[in-house]
Amino acid sequence: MILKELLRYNDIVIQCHDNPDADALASGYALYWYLQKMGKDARLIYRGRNAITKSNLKIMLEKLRIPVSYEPNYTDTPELLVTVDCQYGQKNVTYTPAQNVAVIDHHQVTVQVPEMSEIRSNIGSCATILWDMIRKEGLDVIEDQLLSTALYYGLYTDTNRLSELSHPLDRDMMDSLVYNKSIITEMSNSNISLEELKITGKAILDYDYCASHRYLVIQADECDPNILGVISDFSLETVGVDICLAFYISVQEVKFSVRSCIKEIHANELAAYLAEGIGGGGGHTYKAGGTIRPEKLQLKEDDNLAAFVNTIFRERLNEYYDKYEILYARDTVLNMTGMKLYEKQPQEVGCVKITDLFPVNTIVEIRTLEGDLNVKIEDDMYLMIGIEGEVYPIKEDKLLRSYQPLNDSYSRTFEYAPQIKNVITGEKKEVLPFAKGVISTGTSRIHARPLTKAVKLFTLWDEEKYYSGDPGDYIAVREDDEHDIYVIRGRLFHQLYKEITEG
Ligand SMILES: [Mn+2]
Repeated sequence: MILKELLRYNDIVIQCHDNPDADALASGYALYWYLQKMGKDARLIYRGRNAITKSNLKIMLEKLRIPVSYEPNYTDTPELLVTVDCQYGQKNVTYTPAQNVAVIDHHQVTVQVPEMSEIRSNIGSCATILWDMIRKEGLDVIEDQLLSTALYYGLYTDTNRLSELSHPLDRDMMDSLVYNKSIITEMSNSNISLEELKITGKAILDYDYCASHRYLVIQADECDPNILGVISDFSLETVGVDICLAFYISVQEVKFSVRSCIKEIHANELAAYLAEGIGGGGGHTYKAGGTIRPEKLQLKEDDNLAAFVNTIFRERLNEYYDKYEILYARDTVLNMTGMKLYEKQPQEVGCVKITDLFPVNTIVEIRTLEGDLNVKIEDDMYLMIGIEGEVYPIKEDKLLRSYQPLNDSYSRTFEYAPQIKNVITGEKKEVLPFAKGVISTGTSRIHARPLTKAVKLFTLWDEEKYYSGDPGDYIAVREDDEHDIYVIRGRLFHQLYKEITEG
């Protein structure tokens, strides 16, 4: 969906979810702002049993002048209703009849959504989606500092003070907004009520420690999701604790935060594992979080939600620990039983001479779906764009040794188009328009076999960050170096390698 589609209507109401949080308010505010710019007088409302009482949100409403009204008894039937940060028909948004409905949200889809909808479940905040959609209409929120501050705060609170941020688009918004720092500081220091301070203490008193796996599980009463981050950050400092999971359970959702302080467990991977199939989770390697949707748990009538969730968390935590074999390539020689010999197939990939974008010695940040990479540009430096859109630097001599020119034009597209930013000036350029196609040459040979058990592999090249492989993926070792071990995705393996049958 694009925002322009909404301009067909005149009588427009924007509805946040009940008990709106900063992200819902910021998203509604952004849409309201856009519609007003386009000459439409929309209304921004929220409903449900409670008016806003949290002090940070009251500051937000007042200082950022958010034109929202509380309408518990709303009776009109607008021509168009747009729900933001939630999906029309979900339990957490009071039903408002409307002639037409649109949905803009970043949660997992849990209901039948209307045709006019924009749902991107992997984005950190709904505010980011609105920011992106407005940008695509050729407008820039930067001209309105109050709105920019609201959007920033929406992302800030939905990603636990930006610590659970994972999508590059979220980082793009964060970098581009010019916001009022003192209002952000004021709001984030009115985040915990005295009641919630008590919740924090009470939750920690009731910790559950698993000595064999060195993890801590802490259940809090229902609270602001940011409190979970506070609890888990603090508790992780305890001796003997490598992992902390903090969560609360409410009828609408289960929220959780995960913290890790060891390189053998990535918090974002564990968070995704805990919520797989029943919600969503992600973030950074050391800090992550997620949500579980109770309606996806298939509870029976007399099941107790809290007991059920506790069991799922314990089971999945233990499964996760048992699931992986951890390999350090430097100290490992693979058992060759069942290994076959393969040869790498020629692959078309993209390559960019970085000096075509920025001059030598510029410090740049390369933003890709997998994260940011900072490099200082050298004369002989190129960027490779792999078959899945992954980006990595390569020296000219290695490029010439391993690849041949193929096409002057390169036309692949990816979920997130990689960008390069000059760190000093902030100037940004897209990478793909500068790319040329090249094809790999040479014949590196590997021994490989499908994995039967999941692994976490620390390669020779990166001893800090593991690569995980699941059954169905392949584990491989170069024919000429028994320690150069790596994991290849099952879905790519036969595209990349061909078996050598000798004889
Ligand atoms: Mn949100």
